[in-house]
Amino acid sequence: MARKFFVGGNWKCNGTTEEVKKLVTVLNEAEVPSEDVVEVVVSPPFVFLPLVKSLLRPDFQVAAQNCWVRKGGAFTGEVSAEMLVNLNVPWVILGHSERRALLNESNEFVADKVSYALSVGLKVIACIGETLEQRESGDTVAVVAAQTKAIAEKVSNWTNVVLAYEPVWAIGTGKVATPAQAQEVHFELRKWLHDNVSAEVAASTRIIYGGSVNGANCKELASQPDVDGFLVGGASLKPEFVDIIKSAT
Ligand code: G2H
Repeated sequence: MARKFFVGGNWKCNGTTEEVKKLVTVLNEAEVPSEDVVEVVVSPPFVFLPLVKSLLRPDFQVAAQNCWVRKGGAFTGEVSAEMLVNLNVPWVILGHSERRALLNESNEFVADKVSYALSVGLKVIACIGETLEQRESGDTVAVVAAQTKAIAEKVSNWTNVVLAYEPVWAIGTGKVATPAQAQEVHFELRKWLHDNVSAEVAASTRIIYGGSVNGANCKELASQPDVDGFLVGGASLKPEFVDIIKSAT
């Protein structure tokens, strides 16, 4: 089965009600390829999820940027996976490098979150990626393989998982991976899935790229055979996000 192109917009910790409404208006008025061709998912901060969901065109979906690792309860400040399901939020981003680095989320903790979120019916954008230091030491493939392995040990059904390769050195820095650099890691990740999970999972799992994707660099990145879409940060807050969606064709 062909892998449908996937474009995620990670709004991170940005926006006011007015800004969010404007952004949704831009998306709602955009002429983009049909949902048979591209799956578009935008991820506002938690507090704006119901608003965005209520205003957003029906062919686009929403994602939360995180959720709690287990069933909700006495966990002050957290948002449970069940709450997202209750609000009909279909997707969640887990393991973003900003959380791995700033909040010390380990490979195992991220894998537990992925597993739990899937178990309650959420779809997951699971983020992995190496730091500049790891890349310069030649450890890129080992690092992303270890991050993927932690998830694979706790997840048996990959149908609802999108893997987002986001090299940390490219995130928000304007230093995008070259198409060849992205393709090389995506190829290795698919091979890892083939060798360690199954040929079917390797063939069907979308591996998307994130890290300074913009309207100018998306087309060439999208043309790489193992790049199945993008997770976009900064540029998802701008009208050029529409051009990135259009790079699906
Ligand atoms: C990587 C990406 C979105 P940006 O974090 O997840 O952000 O496109 O700003 O590098």
